[in-house]
Amino acid sequence: MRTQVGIVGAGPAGLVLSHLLHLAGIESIVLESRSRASVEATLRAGVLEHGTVELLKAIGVGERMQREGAVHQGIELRFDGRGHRIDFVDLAGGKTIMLYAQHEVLKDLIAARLAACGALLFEASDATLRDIESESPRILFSHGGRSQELACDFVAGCDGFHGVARPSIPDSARREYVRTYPFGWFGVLVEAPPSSQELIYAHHARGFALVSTRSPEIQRLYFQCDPHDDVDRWSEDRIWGEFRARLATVDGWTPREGAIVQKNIVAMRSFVCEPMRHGRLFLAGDAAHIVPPTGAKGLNLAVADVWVLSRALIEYYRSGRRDLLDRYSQTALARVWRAEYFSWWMTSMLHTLPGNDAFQERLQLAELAYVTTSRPKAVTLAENYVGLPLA
Ligand code: FAS
Ligand code: PHB
Repeated sequence: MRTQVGIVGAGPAGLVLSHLLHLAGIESIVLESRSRASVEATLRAGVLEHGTVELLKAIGVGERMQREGAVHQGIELRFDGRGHRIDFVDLAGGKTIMLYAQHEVLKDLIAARLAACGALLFEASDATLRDIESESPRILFSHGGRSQELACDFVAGCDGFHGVARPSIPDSARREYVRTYPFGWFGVLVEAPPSSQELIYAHHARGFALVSTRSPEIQRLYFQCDPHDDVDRWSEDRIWGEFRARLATVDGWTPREGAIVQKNIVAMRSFVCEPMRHGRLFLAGDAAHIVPPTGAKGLNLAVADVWVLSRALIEYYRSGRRDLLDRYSQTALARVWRAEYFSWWMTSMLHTLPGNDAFQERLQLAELAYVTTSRPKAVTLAENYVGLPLA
C-alpha cells in the first residue's frame, strides 16, 4: 500500500489531521489498533477550547456539536465554602468553551472521513515503523489476519502515550520531561440533571472536586483520590458523601445526585517529549505530551498540534518548502509548554498535597483569593482556559 501521509492512531489528533489533509487534497491512511466501536465508546475529555470549536466547524464536522454541545461562558472557582465566577466573555474577549464529549467528536470525525471515502483501517495491529530517517518511511502492520506494509512520504505518530511512534525515536535523539502527581482523579458518570450551569472547580481540605457535564441527562464529576485506590471500595453513598463535603458552601449548596453508571480512576502526570519530530516521523497529541486534566487541555493540544503539522505538510506538497516541517517541533512545543504550565498551575492551586501541609494550603488559598480578585490574574486564567489562538 502507498500513501502520502501514514497516520498511526484514530484519536482526535489522527482523525483531525487526516481530514485537514483531505480538504487540501493530500492523501492519508489512518491505522487504528482498536475497533470502531471501542474508539467511539472511550470516555475521555469533555471541554473544547474556542479554537478547537472553530476548527471543527471550519472543516465541516461541527453541525452535531453545535446542536448537542453546550456553550459555557465561564467557570466557578469554589473555596472556603464560597463560589467565584470567572467570566470568559468579559475576561477573554468574548470567547467561550463547548462541553461536548470527546467520543462524540470522534464519532463525527469518523463519519466525515468515511463519507469522504477516507482510508481508515480499524483493528490494524502490530504496527511497526521502519526507515523513518529515510525519505520513504514504511509502516508494517497486520490487518484481516494478513501482514501488510504501508509506504509513505511521512508518518504521523498520533497513537497516544502508550503507542509505538514515540519509542521509534532512538533514546539518544529524544529527551523526556516528566512530573507525576501523588494523586489521581476518581471520575463518575451520573444519570441526573446538571448540578450547575457552569463547571465548578473546588479546592477543599479533603481534596479537589470538579463538577462537569455531558448532557441535560448525564453529568461528569471528579474528586481527587489516591491513584492506587480501587473503585470497587467506593459505594455510591460514600462517593456522594465526598462530593457533598468538598462542594459544600456557606449557603447549603448540594449536588444533584443520581445513579452512577460508570466510575474510573485516572492517574495524573505531566509529560513532554522533545523533539516532536525525528526524520520523517512527526509526533502529535498524547504521543508527545500529557497534561493533568485540571486545565482541560489534552484533546485541545492534540488538535493544535495537527493544525500546525497540517499547515507544514500542505506547504510541502504545494511548494516543496520544508521550513515549516523543520519548525514543526519548535512551533508545537511553544504551545505545549504553555499548556503544561497552565495545567500544572491549575493542578497545584486546586489539589491538596498528601500530608496536608498547612503552609501550602494557605498559599493555595492566597492564590485563589488573588485569581478571584485581581482582574489581570483572572484574565490570565480565562485566556488560557478558553485557549490561546491556534498558531
Ligand atoms: P488518543 O490516545 O486519544 O488516541 C490514540 C489512538 O491511537 C487510540 O485510539 C489508540 O487506540 C490508538 N493506538 C494506540 N497504539 C496504537 C498502535 N500501536 N497502532 C495503532 N493505533 C494505536 N482530557 C481532558 O481534557 N479531560 C479529561 O477528562 C480527560 N480524560 C482522560 C482520561 C484518560 C484515561 C486519558 C488517557 C486521557 C484523558 N484526557 C482528558 C486527555 C485526552 O483527551 C487526550 O489528551 C486525547 O485523547 C489525546 O488525543 P490523541 O493524541 O489523539 O491520543
Ligand atoms: C470533563 O468534562 O471531563 C472535564 C472537564 C474539565 C476538566 C477535565 C475534565 O478540567
